Amino acid sequence: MSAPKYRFCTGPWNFSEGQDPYGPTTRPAQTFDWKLASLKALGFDAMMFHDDDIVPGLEDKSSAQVLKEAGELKKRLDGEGIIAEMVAPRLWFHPTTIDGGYTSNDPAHRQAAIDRSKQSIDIAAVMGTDLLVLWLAREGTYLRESKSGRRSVELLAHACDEMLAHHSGIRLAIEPKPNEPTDHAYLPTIGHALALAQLTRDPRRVGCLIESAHAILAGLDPADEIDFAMSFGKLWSLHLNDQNGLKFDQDKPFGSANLRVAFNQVRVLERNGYGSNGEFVCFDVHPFRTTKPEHWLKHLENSRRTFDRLVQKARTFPEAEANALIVDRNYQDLDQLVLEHLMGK
Ligand code: XUL
Ligand code: MN
Repeated sequence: MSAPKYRFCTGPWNFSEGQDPYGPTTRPAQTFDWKLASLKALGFDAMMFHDDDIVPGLEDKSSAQVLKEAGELKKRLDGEGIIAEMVAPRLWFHPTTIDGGYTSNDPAHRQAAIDRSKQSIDIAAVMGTDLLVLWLAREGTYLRESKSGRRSVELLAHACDEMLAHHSGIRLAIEPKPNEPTDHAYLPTIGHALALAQLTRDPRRVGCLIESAHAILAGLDPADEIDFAMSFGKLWSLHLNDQNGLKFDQDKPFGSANLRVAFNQVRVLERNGYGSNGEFVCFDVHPFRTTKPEHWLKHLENSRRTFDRLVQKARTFPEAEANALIVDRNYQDLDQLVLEHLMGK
């Protein structure tokens, strides 16, 4: 397999302003134009979007107006040579999503979530992408007894069916995360996401998106999640970042917490030929809260730089030496070989 050439992507929310649950922003608000220009200046190829990143305030607009505004943004992106990688319905902010979208106990709220998802599919069609990403933020429990796990699985499959029926060309990429904001999510891992795909009317059009931090929060190695998804041909997008153990979702720069875990992700992407069907490498990273405005783009620039360096590390890994150590079951020296390779001369 020839060495893949990667294309890069990030979202408008990845130029965030430093707010956290305990404090306000630390950097001044920036316009969408600034974010788009910054993404271009960084040499990225695509932008990923929530539905309301494309049409702010879409809840209060007619669907004709929403699609018109989406078309205007698509024209601007075309003019800049930037691709829309995906659209994701934001089903965690609006009052109708308090108890979840597709798994809410309120039937009217479940319908609102499905309707909004269908609208996102229409937006995706205007934006020229066939990928709808589902981060199932509130599809879980805050209280185990409040919902039935079995029924929630049925509701999730039903929601996917409605989306698949809405547009014959749309593909759904489920982005699992085990917790936050819910206590427990119903689809915490890639295995869960791909199993759910089998319950839908068209399993071939339901795949997944892996985020490094989400896998780590599930106590899993993101490289194994990547290998697993790619064994099924189902890794349709990727959010690289990093996470220091079982804490709140940190979205650190790629490789920041554990360079070896990052190396292994890049190594399996290389081995599996990620990107050869047009998939993008997206960085779902945030600047540290302490970041000054003049260093605003560093988390993206540095994540890309680390990724590129690790591609070189993967391509120059001493495979023959490693294989000889594997045959000899000398994993002790294999361990050191990896460390020496990463540390360099
Ligand atoms: C949340 C997360 C989201 C999704 C898109 O943890 O990663 O930003 O990637 O909805
Ligand atoms: Mn993500």
